[in-house]
Amino acid sequence: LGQQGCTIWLTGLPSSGKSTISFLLERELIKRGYITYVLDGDNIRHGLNKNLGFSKEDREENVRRVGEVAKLFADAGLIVVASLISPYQMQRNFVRNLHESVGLSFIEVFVDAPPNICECRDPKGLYKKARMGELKGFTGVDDPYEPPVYPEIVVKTAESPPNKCADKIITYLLDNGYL
Ligand code: GGZ
Repeated sequence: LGQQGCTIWLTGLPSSGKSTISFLLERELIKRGYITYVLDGDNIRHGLNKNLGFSKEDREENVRRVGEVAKLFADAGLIVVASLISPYQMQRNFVRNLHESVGLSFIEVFVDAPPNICECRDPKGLYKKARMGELKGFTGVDDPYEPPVYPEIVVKTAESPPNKCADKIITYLLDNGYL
């Protein structure tokens, strides 16, 4: 392809802004001529991962499968943008290792917003359902989220608009020779 593949992995609470930033990032990368593909947790749960729910085991399997697909695409030379809650640091480390053990870069991006701000956004009303007890095991309400320990990039979506957050990731990719 003449381009170096890598995986940019966005992790964060529900409604933190992962999907919005992912699709802006994809648009910008394509505009610059890079073949890019977004693997979005919510979308992939309708296809490849439609047999998975939200137990700890199923979330781990969800992250593992998306990680394996990301690795294949990155190996083919694509810039992969994966956006999943991926709440467990161990599982994100597992996916990092899948990449790094074969010489592919894994760039962990913490999409960081205060939990109360994410809950206020709530575009699908899922936090509300979780608060009312209609949805059990919702991340950030009654299910855990472990923030990244050493993310390559942190974007603060309560402080910067989505396009600025996408720009920050582009700048990282330029500074580190990926673009
Ligand atoms: C978290 C849930 C849940 C529960 C449904 N917990 O905001 P959304 O709707 O569009 O994105 C969320 C999506 C999360 O899927 P992921 O594959 O990213 O999760 S994980 O990495 O933890 O496997 C949300 C919706 O699914 N959703 N129920 N209980 N999010």
